[in-house]
Amino acid sequence: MPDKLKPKSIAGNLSAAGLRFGIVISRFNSFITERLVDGALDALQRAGAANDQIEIVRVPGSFELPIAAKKLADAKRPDAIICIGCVLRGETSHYEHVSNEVARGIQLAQMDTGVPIAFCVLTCDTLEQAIDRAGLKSGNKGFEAGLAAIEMGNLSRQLRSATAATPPASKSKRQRKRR
Ligand code: INI
Repeated sequence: MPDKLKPKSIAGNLSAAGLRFGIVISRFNSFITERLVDGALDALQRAGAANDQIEIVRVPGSFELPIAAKKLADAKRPDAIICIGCVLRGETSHYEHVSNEVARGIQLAQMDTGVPIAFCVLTCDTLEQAIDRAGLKSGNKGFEAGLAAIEMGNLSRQLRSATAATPPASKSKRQRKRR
């Protein structure tokens, strides 16, 4: 039986010391989003972040989160961003449009900029469900997003330095011939 494989594994740690963060918050349903922000800040602070490492941007509604996150990522190059919003189902299809586009837009923004963006947009059928996720029965999703941002910020730094340290793979004979 050959020895068990033990490949090198890379994971971000949960220390926020020295990392810079952006938080983008929707004012719509602020009763919920402000509690999510408290949760995110609690996670960052407990992990060692300082005030001057965190920049907060406020937008009208969740639909505006992606563009603000993209601009913040481009302008300030933080290690990670946390997008916070709360979309509540109403009587029309508006909910679907806002919730689909905010998820798509945030994914596009992080892929486009390379800055990790934690997705903390609650999409709930009722206000009670949202309250449960903003510090009650189901914990605080802002806190979870804060931890995800810290981990991804650290992971990105590690992957950046790993990329810089890795020499380019040498070309195979066949690749060299193709030129
Ligand atoms: N924005 C939210 O963040 N949550 C909602 O529940 C919501 N609903 O239901 O309308 C909402 N709408 C506003 C939207 O995000 C934009 O701000 C608005 O359409 C202007 O672009």
